[in-house]
Amino acid sequence: MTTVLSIQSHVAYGHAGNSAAVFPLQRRGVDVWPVHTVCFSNHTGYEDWAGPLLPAGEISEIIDGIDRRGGLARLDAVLSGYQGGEDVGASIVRAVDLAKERNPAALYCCDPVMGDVGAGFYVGPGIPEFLRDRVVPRADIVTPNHFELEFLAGRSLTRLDEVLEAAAHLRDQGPSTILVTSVRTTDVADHEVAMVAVDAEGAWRVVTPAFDRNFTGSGDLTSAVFLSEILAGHELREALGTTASAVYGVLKATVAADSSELVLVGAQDEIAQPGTTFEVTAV
Ligand code: PXL
Repeated sequence: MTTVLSIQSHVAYGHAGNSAAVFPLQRRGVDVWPVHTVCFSNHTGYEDWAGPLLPAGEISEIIDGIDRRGGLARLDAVLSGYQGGEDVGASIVRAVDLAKERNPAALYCCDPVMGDVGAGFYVGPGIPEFLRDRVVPRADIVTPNHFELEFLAGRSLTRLDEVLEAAAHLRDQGPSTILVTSVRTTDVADHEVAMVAVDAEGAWRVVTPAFDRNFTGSGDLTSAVFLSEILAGHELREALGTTASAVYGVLKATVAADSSELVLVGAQDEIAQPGTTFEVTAV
């Protein structure tokens, strides 16, 4: 069985971090071992939230416990997202190193969660830099949104060729596969949004209708679906198309329900078998 260790936040109310990634991974046939970096009432896009950050040392203890069960050797991938405390990045790198030591074929998919257009940075000081300098270079797959790619590249990216250049620059640092989400370059119409995926074979783009609002947790859903596609052995082009379709299906259902939180359970069939297909083009 395909198995993923997912190190992300947990929210009780709504869907972000592991609370947006675990069920979609399971619904797509992946066994998930969630390790929570925070245990919050709700995501931080609300005016307040409650609950603890897990200390980095305790996260490492949990990873070590999994290792004592022989678990790390059975992993196909580690997925990381919202990290909470500033020192959690080091625990994530340690978990990845250990997982790769136990199983050199295991992939590491890093969603460099740090912020978004509109919201700005929503993680603690030092986290974006640590992700850029220490975590991203360790990854096989990186899934930044447009805002995060601009930070990682150190410049604003307004045209598609600039996004492709920034993705190539990330690949030069180690990761083989880059998925850029929420792409709003000059060639994308106002009512649309794009995803761009790049690997050694080439680059692909898919454009989907945009909704007139932001969705917290959609990036976490996106990286989960994309990783499940890569682990299923699908070509990048297909992985990108399926990911865009599944995320679109959930967002459409969320808007239809006028829900502030992703309608993950209600739209679970869209996650398993997306109903809308979008054209994926080589760029
Ligand atoms: O979707 C990113 C994310 C994950 N986890 C928590 C968050 C956010 C974004 O706001 O608050 C707890």
